[in-house]
Amino acid sequence: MKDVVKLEKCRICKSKNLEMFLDLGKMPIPNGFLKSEDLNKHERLFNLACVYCSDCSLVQLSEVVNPDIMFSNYVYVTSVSKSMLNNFANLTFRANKISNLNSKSFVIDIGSNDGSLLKFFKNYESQVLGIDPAKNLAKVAISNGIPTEVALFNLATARRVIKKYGKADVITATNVVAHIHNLDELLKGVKILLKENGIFITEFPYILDLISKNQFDTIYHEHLSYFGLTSWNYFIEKHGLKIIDVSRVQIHGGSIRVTHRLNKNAFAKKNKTVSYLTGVEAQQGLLEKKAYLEFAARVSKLKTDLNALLKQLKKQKKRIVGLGAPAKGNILTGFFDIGPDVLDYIVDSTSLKQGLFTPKKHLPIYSENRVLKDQPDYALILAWNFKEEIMRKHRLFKKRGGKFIIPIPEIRIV
Ligand code: DWN
Repeated sequence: MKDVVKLEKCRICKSKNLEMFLDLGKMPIPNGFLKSEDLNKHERLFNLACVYCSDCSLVQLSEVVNPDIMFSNYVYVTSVSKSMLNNFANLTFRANKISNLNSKSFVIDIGSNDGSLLKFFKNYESQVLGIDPAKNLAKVAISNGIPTEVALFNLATARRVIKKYGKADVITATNVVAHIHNLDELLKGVKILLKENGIFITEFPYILDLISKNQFDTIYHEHLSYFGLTSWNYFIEKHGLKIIDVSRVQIHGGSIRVTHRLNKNAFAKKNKTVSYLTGVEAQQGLLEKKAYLEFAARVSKLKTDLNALLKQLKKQKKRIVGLGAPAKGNILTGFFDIGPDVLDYIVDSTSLKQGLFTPKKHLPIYSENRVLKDQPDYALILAWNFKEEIMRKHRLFKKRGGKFIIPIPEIRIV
């Protein structure tokens, strides 16, 4: 595959009626953190813009960056947040309620990262296998006792896994669906890999939350598609799967967890929550372009307002740092043009990120204990989806008079 290809037709319904509604300009890949020796080298930037399919309502990026560039050496580690691990514990609990997991169960996680989710399935004595393209994270998972195949998931990978390990009782794919360009391959692979009575559980950020809570910074090159249940249900039914359970979960600013079985009975009645949520999506205007244009207008107001606040604080000689170096933080600082003249540095709990610099704005990243040493005046929470956990961790900073700035869904100083 070339380094970047233009999206000619809708990823799931193949329509050519794709309409641009938000252009975030040229951006680096969101987890493209830099070493100090890279700072003066040429940094590759790729167009980052969102289109809306007026036929099936799927929101998707207008260009697709080659996954090898983004995922073969990955610094995002799932286990860095307690909220994420709690979410995985809940997902496993729900899977067990449906599948009655035991030592004979075989669970495969697509996009298994460091193996955190599969560790919870091992607590139910299940056999587990991770599949992930990041060599560096597969090593971590394997060292934690989680067998892992280093590969992008597609039909060929599914066939190879069946030959080597057999079919799965449970297949999970959390924060993966948005990352895969050829989703037909994903579902074809899932269908042959799943046992007759198996379940497929996927979880991805929910477009209803993204739009209603102004989460523009979760739009980046890793996330090719932004699903609602309307578009997702259309797509999985086309592939002969059926939804048996849906729940909204708080993780990542608001996600949706969907559980499927192979559709043995084509006339199975639609899951009640599917009908309810697709109704809410229609009622919120997500099946028309207008809602997306209004979202784009809110994003540009947020940019104006946050920059005005930061400019005013800098004029008052205030010192400001960033809390969390998430991929989304690189989009917010990149698109809002927030650089070292505003943020002294960013702190992050991920050791892989400490000592690196953010892409595009080259903000230095340190460990979290630096905040107490320096006691800046303000801390901009870039990982706003974990704001409670982060504010709890930095409560002494606040006790000493420090203030948090929360940028999303609207600007708040606490
Ligand atoms: O889909 C994806 C989402 C799910 O995760 C991936 N493509 C990439 C990644 O996106 P992200 O980097 O925006 O995810 P997070 O989980 O919002 O990143 C949180 C960042 O904040 C991490 O770098 C860890 C850091 N953090 C911290 O420094 N202190 C997190 C917590 C909870 C903390 O207390």
